[in-house]
Amino acid sequence: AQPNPSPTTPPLTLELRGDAGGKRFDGIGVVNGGGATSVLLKDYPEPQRQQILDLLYKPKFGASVSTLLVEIPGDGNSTQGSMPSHMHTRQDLNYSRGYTWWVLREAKKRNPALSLDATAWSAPGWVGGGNFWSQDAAGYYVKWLQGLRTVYRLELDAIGCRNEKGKSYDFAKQLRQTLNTNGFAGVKLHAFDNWDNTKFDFVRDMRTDESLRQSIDIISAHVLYDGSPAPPEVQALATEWGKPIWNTEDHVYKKGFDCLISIVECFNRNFIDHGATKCVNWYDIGGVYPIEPYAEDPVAVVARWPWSGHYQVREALWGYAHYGQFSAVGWQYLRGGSAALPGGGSVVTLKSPGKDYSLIIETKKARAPQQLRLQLQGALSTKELCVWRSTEQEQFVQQAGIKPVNGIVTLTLEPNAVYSLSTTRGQQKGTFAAIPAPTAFPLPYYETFEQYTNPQQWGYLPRYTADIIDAFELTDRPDKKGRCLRQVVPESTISWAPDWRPYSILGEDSWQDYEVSAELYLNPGDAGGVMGRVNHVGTGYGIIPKGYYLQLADDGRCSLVVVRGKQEKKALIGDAEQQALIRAQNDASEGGEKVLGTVQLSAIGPQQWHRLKLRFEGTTITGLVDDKP
Ligand code: 147
Repeated sequence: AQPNPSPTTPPLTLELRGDAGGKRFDGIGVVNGGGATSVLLKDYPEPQRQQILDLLYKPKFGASVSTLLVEIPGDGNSTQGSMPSHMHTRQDLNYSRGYTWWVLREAKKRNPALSLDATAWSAPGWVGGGNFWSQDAAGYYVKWLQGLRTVYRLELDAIGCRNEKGKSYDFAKQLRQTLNTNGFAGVKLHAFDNWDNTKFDFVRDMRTDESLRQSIDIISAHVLYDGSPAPPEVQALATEWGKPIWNTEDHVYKKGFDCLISIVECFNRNFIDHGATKCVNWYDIGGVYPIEPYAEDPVAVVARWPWSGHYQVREALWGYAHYGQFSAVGWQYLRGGSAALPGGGSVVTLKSPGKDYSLIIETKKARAPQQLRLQLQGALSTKELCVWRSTEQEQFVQQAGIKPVNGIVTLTLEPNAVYSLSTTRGQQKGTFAAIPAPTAFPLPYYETFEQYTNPQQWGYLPRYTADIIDAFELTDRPDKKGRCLRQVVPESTISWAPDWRPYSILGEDSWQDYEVSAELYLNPGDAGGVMGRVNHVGTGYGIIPKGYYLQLADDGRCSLVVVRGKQEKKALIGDAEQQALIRAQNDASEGGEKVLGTVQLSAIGPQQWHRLKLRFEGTTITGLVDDKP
């Protein structure tokens, strides 16, 4: 009862031979981090917090991704925010900070076969004396891996050199060596994780530099889908050396069903066009405030209402499911089973180590129905194929199965749809009933931090604050009279994004007339304060907030400042000339700080507590120090 394919679209026949062999499938999945992307997720009540993790990581339930790449926290900003390092200083070591350990453990608990990968975006300033490519950085990575192993009983499958900051052949060799001599020979090294059009240039040097070739196990780059390609020559060398090509960060900045189908297209084309056998999209769960960049568009679940337990599952999640519930790391891209569809779209065939196989098909660019024929031969299951489909109207819905007849399978593919066909079973569209309704941020908000009796249990981070630059941790007050939140990063970090000064945010940008205050303690030479009416924190191109800032220095100088971030348009679109133009505009755009008023206060000094308050009433803004305007 399927409609006749348009006579103008030629049908495609795939000959699937069970013994044809093919490249190993290393997984599809997501990035967590590259921005403090789970900062509000960690604050969710149960059972919602478990549900959100189930939706991403539980096998045959939701996205069911097979691989996860996390950011190794480094104190510095890495797009939306910053995450606390395990080593704020060279002597320091603490494996309980932050929430990345927890994300890794929860994900792996749900799926022990989940393949884990990690790399740093930022790093503390002591690393290499501010130069990331150093023996310090290799040692810093090993320390993190030791924590992962000894405290959390987890092992990485692979590690990168650094996210999108060029390349260093010496560092790749140093890191490989340092991993080997510290008991991490089994962790594969990928390089160099850049997105620009020179991102594969290093592969040519691997031909002549033998120790580089021995050090880099996996050739990796970012943004292949709609970005610059993996040249055929690179693909040929990778095949010759038996080294995989991985896409260690792609982007699908789309909405709704378009995002779902584009994710499948991205994964399919990464293999078909670039030979990439693993692909992770940035990023998994949107646990960030909406005034942070990329709060919504790329994510599978929006989870930024921890005070209510509300969360939103986006269509994108089912794009991952079309792969994740039909394949596993260690399967293979069956030779002859992957192709562009003549009428628009693409198909990839994955085969299990046994006889099972799955096809993942998208027809995003098709304009009419088209036919697909499969001819099955040798060592392939002859079982009925289950069929799951997503369209604009309904996502991830099981259709009637198709039984091969004399080794032949025929089906008609409608345009703008995603299909998964498989001899495996057990897929489901996992959902949870009774997701709480969203509520506003709870006001009045008052926090003394005394409720965090065991700060370590909280990763040293209170609920609802989102560090944007550096790390603000729960700790004892300097006068030992209780707890406080303290900025604990002692020097400038090797920030991934150009940064401003340490700050953390909380609340809602819809607030207009309100008061915000904090008791502030300054070390000698310091200045700090409170901000309000902050309506953006900037992006990876300059993480400067937009808002009003009441600042107090330890010598009693007090200023009310309006802080305006620069223009930060993304320079991804267009040719090199257009990209350069966007960058120049960003650099030239007006921004920075304008002082609205300054006063010199007496009886203010370092190592004292003072209350700073900002009051917003229409067009009047009042700063108060110790309750005096
Ligand atoms: C990536 C980062 O790795 C992520 O942390 C996040 O910032 C993401 C946001 O788009 O971008 O870095 C890129 C920056 C620019 C491009 C690609 C990746 N680009 O212009 O192609």
